[in-house]
This record gives sequence, structure tokens and C-alpha cells, in this order.
Amino acid sequence: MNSNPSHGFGTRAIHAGQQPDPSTGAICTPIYQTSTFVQKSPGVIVEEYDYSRAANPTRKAFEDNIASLEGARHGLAFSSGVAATGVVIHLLSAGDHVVLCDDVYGGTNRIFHRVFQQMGIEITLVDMTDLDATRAAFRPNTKLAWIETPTNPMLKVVDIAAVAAIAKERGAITAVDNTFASPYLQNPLSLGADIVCHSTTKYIGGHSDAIGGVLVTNDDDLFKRMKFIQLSEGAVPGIQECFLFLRSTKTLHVRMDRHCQNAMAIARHLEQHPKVDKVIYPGLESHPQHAIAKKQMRGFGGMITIYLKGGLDESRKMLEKVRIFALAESLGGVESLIEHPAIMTHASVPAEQRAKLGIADNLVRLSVGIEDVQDLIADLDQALG
Ligand code: P1T
Repeated sequence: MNSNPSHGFGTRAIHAGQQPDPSTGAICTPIYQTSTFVQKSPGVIVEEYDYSRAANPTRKAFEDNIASLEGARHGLAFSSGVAATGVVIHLLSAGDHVVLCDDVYGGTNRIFHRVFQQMGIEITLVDMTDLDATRAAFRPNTKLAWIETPTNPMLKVVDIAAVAAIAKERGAITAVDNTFASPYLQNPLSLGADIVCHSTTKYIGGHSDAIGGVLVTNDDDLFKRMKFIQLSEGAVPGIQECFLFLRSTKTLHVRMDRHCQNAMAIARHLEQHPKVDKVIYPGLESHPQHAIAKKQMRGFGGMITIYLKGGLDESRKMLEKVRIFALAESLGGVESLIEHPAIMTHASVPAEQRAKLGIADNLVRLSVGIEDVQDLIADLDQALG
């Protein structure tokens, strides 16, 4: 049982990074629940393992698996998506400049502006769907372009190849938060990005039962530097989490197909709904970057953002009435979730920026799960009714 880069996604999802346990034949990679590893003689270690903050076999299997799914040579796992994000920013030094996608997860916005800006990192927010504005945002000291696509929560689609080419020309690296697409739908390294980041809490974990993050890269030097930061800062995932993520990637392709199918049906339904003002979904022809989504994604994902007719009262009414959709932060699990970005996931984004982005009181975000779609549609209809 093994896997190589020429295998299809499903085969790699199930096999990459794993082989039967050599001592027992166990088909699943064991949970190596150990903090340390016995040495034969001082400094003489078995394989690469001396201490689990540095490396652990269950974590290594997950890191290799996710690297394979992104078409990368190297993978690194972290205790959360924001921990992974922080490691990329730690590649920079005071005085360096970042061109940051203007619409990103609230916690990403917060770590850039409220943790790293005060340490001397300079930041320019830009609407990366506007390539002229993006080009103009670069400065001589720009070291990093941070893309999120599709964006959270406005589902803007950024042309990864175009922005990565601009960054390269200007001597900066490009990192892409690929959480909303998952490696099944989009592989930014193949489009010129240097680093891919995921919150594995979302589609990769897929069951809303674990928090984690990963970084992958093909660049040996970036890998060495990020591995050093992983070791030095120690924001590594627990071993049980690594096992859960490794178990979950085996069904990622099957789950994502259903997420995409359900989301498309719901987006089309809501487009016709009298209580809905506007539906934002990259798979709809009405989406302003639909052509880019078609070019760089293999499917349009499970996230939908809608504007209701009305304001906060109408949003509250709907969000309190859902029965199958659960009112909760997060996304990407098998169960459908719904939330209010302005009050919940993006409350930490300054009100002025929220207003600029369109994160209004009548904006509602859906994470469409893999339940039966007719039940989901009926639930939304009764909640809107
Ligand atoms: O929650 P954590 O695993 O630390 O991941 C942070 C993160 C990073 N990137 C994106 C695109 C994200 O959406 C998130 C987390 N997002 C939510 C919790 C949310 O409800 O949007």
C-alpha cells in the first residue's frame, strides 16, 4: 500500500503518507501518544524522532498526506489555522511590508493588525480582484502577498496566478489561505504560490471536532525556516488531532463533491427567493469572478453568502428560526452552519472596514453541509418565511 504523485486525488487522500504499521500490520497509522522517544545512545535516535514538539510519527503521516494532496514536497501541522498564519508572518522582520487581501477571516485580520503590526510589520489592505490596485500596493520593502480565495465572508475570487506573478516580479513571496476551497478544489502551488495555508478545522477535518492548521510548500528553504519556527514556537497539534485529520482526509473528495452539489442547488434556490436580495456563490454566472473561479477551481465549494431583504431584525429572525442549519461560527463540517459575520466571525474587523467590504447587518453566511439537500432547502424556506 503506497501512493505516488501520479495517483488520483482519492488514492492519495487514502494512502499518501501512510503504510501499515511495521510491527503489527495495523492498517491505520497508530496514535503515537508519546511526548518523547528513547535514544540508543546520546544523540543516536530512531528515524527522526527525539521529542514530539519537533516531530511525531502520527503528525508526520498527516503532514505528508496533506502535502501530497496539495502537490507539495513539504507539510507542517499546527495547533490552529491562526497558528499556521502566524508562522508565515514570522518569516518577516520589522520594517517588512505585506500586501494583504482586504477580505480575510476576522482572526487573520486581527493577527496581522493587532499582533504583528505593533511589532513593526507594515500592511496594505487591497481588493485583490483589482489587479491594478494590487500592483500599486507593492513597495520596495514588500516581502509577502497574502491571498485568501474564495474570501471569507464575501466569497471574492482572487486570480492566484496573476497576483503570484506580480509578487514574484517584485521579489515577494505569495501565501494563499486555501481553507474555503480545500486541496480538492484548488492547488495554489501549481498556480505560482509559494506557501499554502489551511485551517484544517474546516473541510480537511470536516466533522467540527478538532482545531488545527497546516502549511505546505515546495520551497526547501521556506520549509526549513517554517519548521524551525514550528519547533521554536511550539504551536503543534495534539496527536489525537493529527489522527482525526488523517482519518478525515480519506473522505475529503467524497465530502467536497456533496458540499459543492448541495451549495449549487441552494444558491440557485435562494437566487429566486423573494426574501433574499442577493446571493454570492462563485458557481453562479452572476458572480463577478465566476470566470476566474472556473479557471482555477475544480468546483465552487460549500460556502454561500446572502444579503437578506431588510436589516438586522430580519437576519436575527432567520438565524433564530433555523432547525437543521445550526447558528454557529466555523464552517466546512458535514453539518450545515449559518452565521452573522458582522456580529460573529468578523466582529474584530473595524466597523469602517466592514462597511467598505459590504459586511452589513443583512449579510448572512451559510456553510452548506452534506445533509439531504431538500431538507436543507425546506429549512431555509421555513426560516425565511
Ligand atoms: O480557527 P482556526 O483553525 O484558527 O482557523 C482560522 C481561519 C483561517 N482561515 C480561514 C479562511 C478561516 O475561515 C479561519 C477560521 N474561520 C472561522 C472560524 C469562521 O467561522 O470563519
